[in-house]
Amino acid sequence: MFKQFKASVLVVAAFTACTLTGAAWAQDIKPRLIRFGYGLNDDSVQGRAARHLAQEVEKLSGGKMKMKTFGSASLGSDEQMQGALVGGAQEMMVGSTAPLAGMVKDFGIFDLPFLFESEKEADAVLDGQLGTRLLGKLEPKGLVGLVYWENGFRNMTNSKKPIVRAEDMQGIKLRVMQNQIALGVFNQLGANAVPMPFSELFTALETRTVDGQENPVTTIQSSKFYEVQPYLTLTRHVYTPWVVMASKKWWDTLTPDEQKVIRQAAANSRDFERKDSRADSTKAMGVLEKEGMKINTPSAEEIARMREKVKPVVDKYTQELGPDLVRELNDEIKKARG
Ligand code: TK8
Repeated sequence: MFKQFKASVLVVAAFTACTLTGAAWAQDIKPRLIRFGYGLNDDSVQGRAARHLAQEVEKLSGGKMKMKTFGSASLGSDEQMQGALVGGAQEMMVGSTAPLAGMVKDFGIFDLPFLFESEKEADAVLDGQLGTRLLGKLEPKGLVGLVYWENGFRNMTNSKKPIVRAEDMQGIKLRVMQNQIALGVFNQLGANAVPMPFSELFTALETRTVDGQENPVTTIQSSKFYEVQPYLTLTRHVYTPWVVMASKKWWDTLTPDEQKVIRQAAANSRDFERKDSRADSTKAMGVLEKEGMKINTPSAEEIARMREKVKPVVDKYTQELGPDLVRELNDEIKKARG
């Protein structure tokens, strides 16, 4: 009796396996090779999430679609990869919204400082109406925006002194991401802002071409900035996300089933990446302390003063981005804050 039961379970299991594989075969999926580029090194949140994405693509396509990942900007900086995707020379990438603002100016809203207070708020806005609409604006420019990954709240590091007050930024040559708003914000705070692609940053810090930079603690750790930057100030001044994108030229050659695989894999990678990023933030702080970085957190009053100080720049770019868009963003954040 038991034996017979076991046998029938086996038969059912075998049948299910057959129909499932049968379904996968019935799908219109051809062998494909996808090149996926990113800027951080293999041993970073981006690296882990890229590998996860590659596994998902392979799994969901029944092994037909293969993704090869290229870290450390080996396919180029964010900006160069954006161009390669538009031209159809590269299939996929992940990069920051800041350089994307050169193509779709609206992405500049994420460079406005002191907007989000928590990751939860960021998730709600990015995955909600506003974030989705912005992704849609990439298509006419030749990019298919799929999902947002977390980069995280950005903090300042430098080789000169702890930033206790806004005035301490005076005279610090600070690398910023490549757009007008980032440049304007940090110059207004008193720094001497220098826009530069991330791929050139470590060397620039090492050779003292610049004194400082700003990035989330996960990146400060994985890119080993602590080796050349003794001071870390936890300002959490901005939350700029990463966007996973595909070349529109390439995307249009995919069958609907193949596009579905990529969309689903991207959604799965987003959930994996955000979880990993949040766990890694805590771990990274531990490493940075152990590595001897001098870490300080400015008081709430000092952060309020910084906020006040950048207000003219925020006002200026609110006009440029469109007051309605910025209002919508602030409303969505408020809603998420509850
Ligand atoms: C990596 C960059 C990086 C970003 C920056 O290519 O440029 O500082 O934070 O993550 O996108």
